[in-house]
Amino acid sequence: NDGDPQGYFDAIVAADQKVEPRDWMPEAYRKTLIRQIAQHAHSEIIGMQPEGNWISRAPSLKRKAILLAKVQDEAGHGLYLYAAAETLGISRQELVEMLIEGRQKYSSIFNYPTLSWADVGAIGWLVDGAAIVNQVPLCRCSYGPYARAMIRICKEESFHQRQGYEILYTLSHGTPEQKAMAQDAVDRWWYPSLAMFGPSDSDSTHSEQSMTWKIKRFSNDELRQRFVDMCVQQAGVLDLRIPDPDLRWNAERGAHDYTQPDYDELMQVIKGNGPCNRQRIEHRRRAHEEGAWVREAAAAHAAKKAVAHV
Ligand code: FAQ
Repeated sequence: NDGDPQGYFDAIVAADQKVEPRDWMPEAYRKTLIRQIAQHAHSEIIGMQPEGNWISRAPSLKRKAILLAKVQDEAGHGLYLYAAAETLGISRQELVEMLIEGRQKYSSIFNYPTLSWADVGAIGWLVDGAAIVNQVPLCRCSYGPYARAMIRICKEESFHQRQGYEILYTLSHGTPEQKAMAQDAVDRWWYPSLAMFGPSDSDSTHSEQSMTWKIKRFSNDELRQRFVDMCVQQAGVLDLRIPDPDLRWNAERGAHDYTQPDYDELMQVIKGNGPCNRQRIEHRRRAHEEGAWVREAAAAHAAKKAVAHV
């Protein structure tokens, strides 16, 4: 392959094999992967905040332990993903700085507030549900380290989705007040969850190239449709209403027709103007600064050990 690295890369992708860190790859492929994996890692880390908000107020010890475990899982996902991005030649420090300085994005969904305990259920059911639909195909992504990280992450996301579903099920089969709280949460999280899949295909700048490279396997709209179809049946079991009066089965298409999310709102949130953007970044910046002594201590310890081994 020495004479024709591009040809070798194209052949690996065409054969559905994996591109590995030491393989030659087009610079734009590397850049796109760093962008997507970093955005994904940042989302996991920022995504700890909305749910973390309810750890101290969970309604029972058991629910608190489950939520704690879930939020810790998100931290683990962020760390795997930062490690996967590092295989592309960028350091975790650079990535964290880009997040804090607003030079890299994270998912729009985590800029919405968690107003009630039912929001923890709605995040599990809808946000983790959307994450799974988006991420299962990423297990077949052409870049090996990202694809492999996704396998474990998806297994854990399945547990997260179930715990959210179970919270909503319990609430919707509880008192009328509890049921109303569950419905209110679903009403607020439905459209932002649909927006997680990104702009519509006609406005998606990266989809075509990412699909050619087999980073993405399906378009934003294909995955959004899959998510809607999945939720309709589950909402029936939950006995909760999806807040879309135009949602109905279309026998011809073999899929549900539904109302698109507000893409102008998505763009506003992506630009930093969502309800909680400032608060989320400020919190992350403070946590990063307050953790400086831990990083320094770990580096000093590693340096000492290295000397001891000489
Ligand atoms: N939010 O051309 P496209 C989780 C940006 S799950 C913010 O379509 P692409 C689990 C996009 O970056 C959430 N930005 O882009 C969890 C691009 O901007 P750029 C994280 C968005 O990459 C659950 C521009 O718009 N999951 O964390 C969004 O081909 C519960 C044009 O868009 C992932 O990141 C958005 N919603 O497709 C944790 C999955 N949508 O860079 C805690 C991996 C689009 O040109 C609690 N990522 N943008 O300036 C992906 O699959 C893709 O990157 C998409 C976007 C599908 C998100």
